[in-house]
Amino acid sequence: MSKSRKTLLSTVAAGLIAGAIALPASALTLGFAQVGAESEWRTANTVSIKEAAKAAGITLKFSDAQQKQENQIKAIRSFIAQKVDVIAFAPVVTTGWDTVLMEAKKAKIPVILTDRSIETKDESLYVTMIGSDFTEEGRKAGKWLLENYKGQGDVNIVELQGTVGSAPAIERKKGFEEVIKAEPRFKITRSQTGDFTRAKGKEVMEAFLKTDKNIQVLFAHNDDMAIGAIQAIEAAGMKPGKDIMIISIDAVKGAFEAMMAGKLNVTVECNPQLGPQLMDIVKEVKAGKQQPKRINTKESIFPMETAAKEFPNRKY
Ligand code: GZL
Repeated sequence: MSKSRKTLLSTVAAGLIAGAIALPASALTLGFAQVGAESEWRTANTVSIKEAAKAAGITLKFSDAQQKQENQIKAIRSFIAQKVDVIAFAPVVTTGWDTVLMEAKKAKIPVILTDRSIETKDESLYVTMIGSDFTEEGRKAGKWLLENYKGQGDVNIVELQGTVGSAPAIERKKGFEEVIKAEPRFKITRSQTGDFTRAKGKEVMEAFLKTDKNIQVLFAHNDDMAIGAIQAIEAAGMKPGKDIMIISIDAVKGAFEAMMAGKLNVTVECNPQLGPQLMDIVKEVKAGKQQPKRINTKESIFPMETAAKEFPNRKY
């Protein structure tokens, strides 16, 4: 091999090792382990990730875990075996990740958390987490209720929680309760998981209504469960959005349609379009650029009165 060729090769190798020469995006492979396809929000999140990977020229290996942690762990192990450049995933629950993330660390594959966070003793197991501040979403829901509830006397609230053990379920509940405790007449009288799905949300709301019709408010951790509950409330001969005030989170199209029909009172936005931001971070991580441990997405709140005007702008 000629001297000049040797010099060129050693320069490129040194550059790659130093991270100074970023791999072209087309050479990058991202393994993404998605929660599932349980809600409109999740579907929109998946579309955003797939479209953004394509636009960024990043090869995407995608897996759908059907909301099961063991399937996400299997997918991460498969990405490690395939030696992908970066692994990203939305942890279905907050605990039980240290072992598989240690395997990724040993394989020198950086891990990015999206959407949901994890509890871990070793924060070096992931580079950064991109997602919403779920506690703030719960606070926004609570604040809107205290500012907009017009009735007198006790306010009995039933709560449809998200997936048990998931960051959004834990943190939305925490934020909501933190705010309503300022007004003791607002009480959560029933609370059960609807696992973020329409079917389960309807089933649990039916059970609530069977034992107790003295309900003034429903707080649902996502729009899909709220939409399921609306069906149960109507089947019980009551008017959703009027007899029972409904407060929800996500701001998906289905929520805007329910608000325009007068059946949902407000939805707190939780932005699923994390794809472009994720792909930028994948490239930066591979180029060795430092990342903050937490990157929050910006979000709003949409009451019923704003639904018709905002609906044409909605992308998911
Ligand atoms: C929130 C996301 C939640 C949505 C649900 O970022 O994890 O999971 O609120 C989805 O709709 O199922």
